[in-house]
Amino acid sequence: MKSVHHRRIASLARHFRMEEGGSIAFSPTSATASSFAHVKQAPEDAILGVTVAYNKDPSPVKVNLGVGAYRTEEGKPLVLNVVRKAEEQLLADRARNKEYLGITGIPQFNKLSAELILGRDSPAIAQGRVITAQCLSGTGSLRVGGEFLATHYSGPKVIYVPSPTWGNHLKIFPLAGLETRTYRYYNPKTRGLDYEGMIEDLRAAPNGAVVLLHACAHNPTGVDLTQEEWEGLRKVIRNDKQQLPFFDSAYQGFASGSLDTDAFAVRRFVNDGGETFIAQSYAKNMGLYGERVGALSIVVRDPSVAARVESQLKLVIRPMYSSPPTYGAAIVSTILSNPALYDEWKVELKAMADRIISMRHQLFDALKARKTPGDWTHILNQIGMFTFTGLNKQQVEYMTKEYHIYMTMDGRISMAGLSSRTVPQLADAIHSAVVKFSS
Ligand code: KET
Repeated sequence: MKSVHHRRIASLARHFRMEEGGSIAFSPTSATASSFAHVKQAPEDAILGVTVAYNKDPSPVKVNLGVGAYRTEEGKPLVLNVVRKAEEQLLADRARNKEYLGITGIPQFNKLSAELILGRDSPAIAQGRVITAQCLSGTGSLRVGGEFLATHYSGPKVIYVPSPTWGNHLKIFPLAGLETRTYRYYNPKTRGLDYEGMIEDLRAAPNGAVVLLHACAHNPTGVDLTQEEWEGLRKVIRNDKQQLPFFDSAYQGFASGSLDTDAFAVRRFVNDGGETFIAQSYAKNMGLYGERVGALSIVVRDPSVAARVESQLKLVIRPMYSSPPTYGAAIVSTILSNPALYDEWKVELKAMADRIISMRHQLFDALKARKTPGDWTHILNQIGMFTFTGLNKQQVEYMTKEYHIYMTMDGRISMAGLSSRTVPQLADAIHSAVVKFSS
C-alpha cells in the first residue's frame, strides 16, 4: 500500500501536470522561445483584483468597498493607537534583535493567542491539550492546518466549507491536499441562514469529515448562527458524525465589538472536550493586515499526543517558510501582555465595530429616503465587516462604471470602507442600479 506521503506527492504531481515518476514532460523549445510561452494570463483575484481595478481608476470620487479593510471616516487606513504605542516600546528596547524565531514563532504570542480565542480560564489550555503555532496571518494558518490534516488526519481527507464562503478557502484547501466540498449555508430568498440545509448536508457528509466554520461574522454573507443553532450544529458534528471542526476566526471583536461574545462558538466546541482546529488572524481586529500575523491552534483530546503533533507541525512549516516573521507577533504580544494596552485595544476595537454598525444604519436610512425598491433590512441584520447586498453582477458592473464604486461581483460590500461622506453616493448607485436592472 502506498504511504500517505507518497499518495500526496502523487496528487500534487498530477496537479502540476508532472508524471507519476516525478519527471516533468519537457519539450525542447528553440533557443529564442521562452519556456513559459504557453503560460496563460490568469484572472485577477476576485477580491484583491477589485483593489487593482480601483487603483487604475483616475476618478476623484472612486470608492473601494471591495477588500475587507477598515477605513476611518476620512476614508483612510487606520493604525490603532495601541499598535503605535507597542511599536514605540519595541523600538526603545535595545535588547531586541533580529534573530530567527523558532519554527512555531514566539512562545508568548502563541500562549496569548490561544488564551484570546479560548478564554484565559480554558480547561483545554490548563490540561496541555492546545498546540499553537504563529503563522502568516489567517491565510497561512489555514494553509498550515490544511497541510497538517492532509498528512496526519486519521479521518477522511475531505473538508466541507459553507456555500458561499471566503473565495480563498476553495483554493487553499485543495492545494493543501484536502478534497474540498461545500455544505448549504445561505438562503438567497430569505437572505438568511439555511440552517436545515446545512444540517442535512453535514449529516450526509462522511463521518469524521473536516468542517470549516466561520467563527463569527461569516464572509461574505454577514449571516451567523444563533447560540441555539450553534448548539444544534455542535451536537450533529460531535455526537452524530464525529466530524472535525476547523474554525476560521478572522473577525474576533469585529462582529459584536466584544472579543468574548465573538469567541462563543469556538469556546462552545472546545469546551466539550472534542478536537478542534482554529486559524486566527490579527489582520482586522488589530489592523495588522500587511504584517501577516496569525496563529493556528490545534486542540487535541489527549495531552499525551500534543508533543508529537507539535513535532509534526514543525515538519509542515519548516520546508514551507522555515519560521514566521517577528515584528507583527511582537506587537501583538506587547499589547496582549500589558493590561493597560489590552484595555485600550478593546476600546479601539469596539469603536471600529460601532462605526461599521453606524454605517449600516446610515446606508439603510439613505435607501429608505430614496424609496429604493426592495427590502433592505438585511443591511441592518447582517453582522461584521460585510453586507451581502443581493445585487447581481450586472448591477455591480453598472455601479462601478457609472458611480466609481468598487465591490466584489457577488454583491458584497465592505461596510468598513464606507463613510458618512460616501453613503449618499453608494445609496444613489444602488437605487439607480436596482431601478435600471431589477434582479
Ligand atoms: N478568513 C476569512 C474568513 C477572511 O475573510 C480573510 C480575509 C482571511 C481569512 C484571511 O485574512 P489574512 O489577511 O490572511 O489574515 N478576508 C479579506 C481579505 C482577503 O480576501 O484577503 C476579504 O475577504 O476581503
